[in-house]
Amino acid sequence: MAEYPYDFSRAVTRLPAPTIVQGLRAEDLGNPDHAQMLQDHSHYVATLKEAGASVTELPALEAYPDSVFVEDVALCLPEAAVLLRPGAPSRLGEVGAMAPVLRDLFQQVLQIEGPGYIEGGDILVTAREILVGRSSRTDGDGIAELAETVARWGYAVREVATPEGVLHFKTDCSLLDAETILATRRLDASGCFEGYRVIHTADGEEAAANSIRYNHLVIMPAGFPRTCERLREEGYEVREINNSECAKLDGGMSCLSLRF
Ligand code: CIR
Repeated sequence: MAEYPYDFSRAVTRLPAPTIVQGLRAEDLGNPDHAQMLQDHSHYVATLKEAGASVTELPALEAYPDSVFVEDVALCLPEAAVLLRPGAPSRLGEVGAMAPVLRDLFQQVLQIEGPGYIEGGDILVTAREILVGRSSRTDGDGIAELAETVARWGYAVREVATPEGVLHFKTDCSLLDAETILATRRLDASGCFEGYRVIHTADGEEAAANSIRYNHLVIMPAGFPRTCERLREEGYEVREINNSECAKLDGGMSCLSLRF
């Protein structure tokens, strides 16, 4: 297993389609503005490149409103890519669109066949294990199939719980370095990060938890000054990206890319 699961060289992103206004959401906070989202997406991709990523930028997929959130359809490990099985019926077809892309980029591509479901937003790879949150999108069968799939490379999968009312496990946490996790207090309270160093998002800034570490940079959503300041005090080099539009669809920094 890679010692530092944030030492990456590549990323895959997909442009948001105008149909993004039909994207799934837990609560209706209004439709995202496509033009603003394109602008934010371009800033996000540029920041991945600043972090050293060679980015495969895929065209928009009109037929799949949520397809900008590429993280949910695959798990990319140094050894192989694993195509996942989204629990949202409208998103299942996104996997077929990603499969040929990953076959070009990886020597080996495996697939979660079902009957279970598992989305990438529920999977956090750390230096010592793979944490998978059971959620409304990820069930026990999906987690069991992933565990069996990655065991061949020595990965241990640990099932944890995604808090009630939270879309994905990583909506509430991100990896900052080999031993440190950024998490909301509500998720940390479940005890799932015992043995890790945890930095909490500031109260009222829970949405800052969906950030990513990519090489030397921590990329976080803009608008969470206390959490941002805390990370800078801890020595992290932070970049902030406007996330107002993705947030209307429960999306954050991790959802927008596959990183490997
Ligand atoms: C969905 O509900 O599937 C999308 N609107 C948001 C997906 C966010 N993905 C992620 O956190 N990995």
